[in-house]
Amino acid sequence: MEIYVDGSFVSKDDARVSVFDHGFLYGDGVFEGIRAYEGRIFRLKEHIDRLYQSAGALMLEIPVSPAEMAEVVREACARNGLHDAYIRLIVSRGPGDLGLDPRKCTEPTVVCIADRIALFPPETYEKGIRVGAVSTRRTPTESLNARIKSLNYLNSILAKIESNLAGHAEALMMTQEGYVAEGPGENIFIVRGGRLLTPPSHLGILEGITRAAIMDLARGRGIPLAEAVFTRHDVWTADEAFFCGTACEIMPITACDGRQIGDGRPGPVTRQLTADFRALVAREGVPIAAPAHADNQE
Ligand code: PXG
Repeated sequence: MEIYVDGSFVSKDDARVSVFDHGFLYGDGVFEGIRAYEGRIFRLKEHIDRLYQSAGALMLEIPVSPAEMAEVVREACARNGLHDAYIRLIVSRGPGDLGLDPRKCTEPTVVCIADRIALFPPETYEKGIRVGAVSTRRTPTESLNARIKSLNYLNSILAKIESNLAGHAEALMMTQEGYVAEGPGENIFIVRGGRLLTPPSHLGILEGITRAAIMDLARGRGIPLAEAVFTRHDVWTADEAFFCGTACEIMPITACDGRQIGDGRPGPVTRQLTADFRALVAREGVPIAAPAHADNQE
């Protein structure tokens, strides 16, 4: 495996960053999780844009242009011979001293890893998952804006620990006020009376790229869609529910807090959007660069 670290591709064993890196010391940095399907990188521009916006909010200046970063992602897939991939871009504050002050860090660290991911066993996409609300609330926007995809994921990890201990397949997280927000690494949709509902971004959720793609697909199909504030009760009594994200794609939710949703199986809207999403990722996307040595073949 070849990993990009600060300007060059090195083998996995040689891919190292400093223990003084503030990404390691404080979670000071940003990242993106991106997928490639059948040789095409899905919504690469949107992911690159979000990375630079997250970095901008942290006043973290990425030492590589967005166009160069897009090339790094393509090359990481090509060098590792990946047709289907999960790509992780990480930009951290870089090495500094043992104080918090980011001004002491002069060289941000840039890493790109192209690998694979399987968040849930394949059969769960057919059966759906049982989720449960956790007591760990989403961090209020005033404290840490969820739109910044930062390296500081402890809020999600605490939710995940709670959910693991309770035996749920995934956690459902609420806002401080008790409204449904999202999963630790997924956005949520429910279907009620033929309408597709998802929490609005002002609730302090990550504006997921998969979420946006699903909203486009729903509009294309004429499925009534709204960004709406709703509660756990609305999830319990929904006809259908699903999580979505780059890592999990579309994951049907068949029970929440022990309450069966609909008939306890992935519903028709979820299945339709899953089929549409699979078709979309297969036809859209930026092609992965040809391997560097392809020209030399005789
Ligand atoms: N909400 C949160 C809090 C996230 O972290 C999403 C929604 C979905 O966004 P996209 O743009 O991917 O559709 C995320 C994505 C994991 C994992 O292993 C998930 C994410 C990041 C890293 C790992 O589940 N986040």
